[in-house]
Amino acid sequence: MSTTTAPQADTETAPQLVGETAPGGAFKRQENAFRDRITADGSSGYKAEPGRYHIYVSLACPWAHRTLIVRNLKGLEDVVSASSVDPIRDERGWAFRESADGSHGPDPVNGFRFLSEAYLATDPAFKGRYTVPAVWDRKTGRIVTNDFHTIPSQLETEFEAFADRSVDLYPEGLRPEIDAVNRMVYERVNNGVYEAGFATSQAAYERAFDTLFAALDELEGRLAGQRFLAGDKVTDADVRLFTTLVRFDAVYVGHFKCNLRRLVDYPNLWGYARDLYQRPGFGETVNFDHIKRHYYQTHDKINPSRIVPKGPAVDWLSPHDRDRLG
Ligand SMILES: N[C@@H](CCC(=O)N[C@@H](CS)C(=O)NCC(=O)O)C(=O)O
Repeated sequence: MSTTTAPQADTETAPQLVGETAPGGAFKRQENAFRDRITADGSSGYKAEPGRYHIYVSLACPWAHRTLIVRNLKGLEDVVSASSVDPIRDERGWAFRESADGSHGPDPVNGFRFLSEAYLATDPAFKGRYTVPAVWDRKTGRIVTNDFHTIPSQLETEFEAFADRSVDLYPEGLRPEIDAVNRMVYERVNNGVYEAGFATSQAAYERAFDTLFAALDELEGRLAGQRFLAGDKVTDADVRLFTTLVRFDAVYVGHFKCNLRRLVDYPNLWGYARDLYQRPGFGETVNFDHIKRHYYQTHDKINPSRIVPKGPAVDWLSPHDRDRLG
């Protein structure tokens, strides 16, 4: 499906993330450092309890965004606290700073100035990027987990005693199907846009590009006859795809060069994304200002001018007609 011809000499450029670029220019994401789990019965050492945990997020970050949506959908806003860092990140990593509109502010839990302080309080020898989401435990004074793969399912299943149990984002009977679609969506779409954007050679970029758009074509077909990715209600799988789709036209098309098609060019994916956006729990967690300023003003290797595009004009509130699918 490639639409360009690779230049004859496929030279590599400087990576945005040093240490996470394989020979040949492909982006290889670092492992998540902290992978303890919160459990309902406390058998892991981290019991699900109201007021105990705090999630450090960036409203710009798709991996952190998942956790906010799940927390809202499960009615856990008063059980697990959350706060956002400043979307602009420099070589010191994420920082806690005041904002004029209150969308980010000082660290309400520890008074840290930088997220790095939470990582180094947990492991003074930590080497790596200081990433969001990170779940802080007030009781032990450490990060329990920064594993963005599993934080959503911990919120979905371990806090049932305090959550809205009428919402089941990870129903037992659908788990194999949800896990399978999540794997495909993670590898080819969620992480696929990063593999295109962070590639440092033409060949690695084109491979990621082709993989991404083939996956979007498959998802477009899947969503032609069903309203959601798995079953007939919103599940964990929809949350995970949504956070990439909502960033697609605003950032990934331009900044990550994922420009074969825009989201608005896919009738089913675009209708599906609006259907989710317009539901409680989704649209209210989207902050396009953080999203655009973060990507365009943080990745200096990709956008040295740091200019943030003004567009696109996209109407997320226009009717979607997905109710016809039940
Ligand atoms: N924890 C994961 C994924 C989470 C992640 O990459 N979050 C980004 C924001 S979307 C981040 O916090 N990056 C900080 C940095 O690159 O310094 C990882 O280590 O790759």
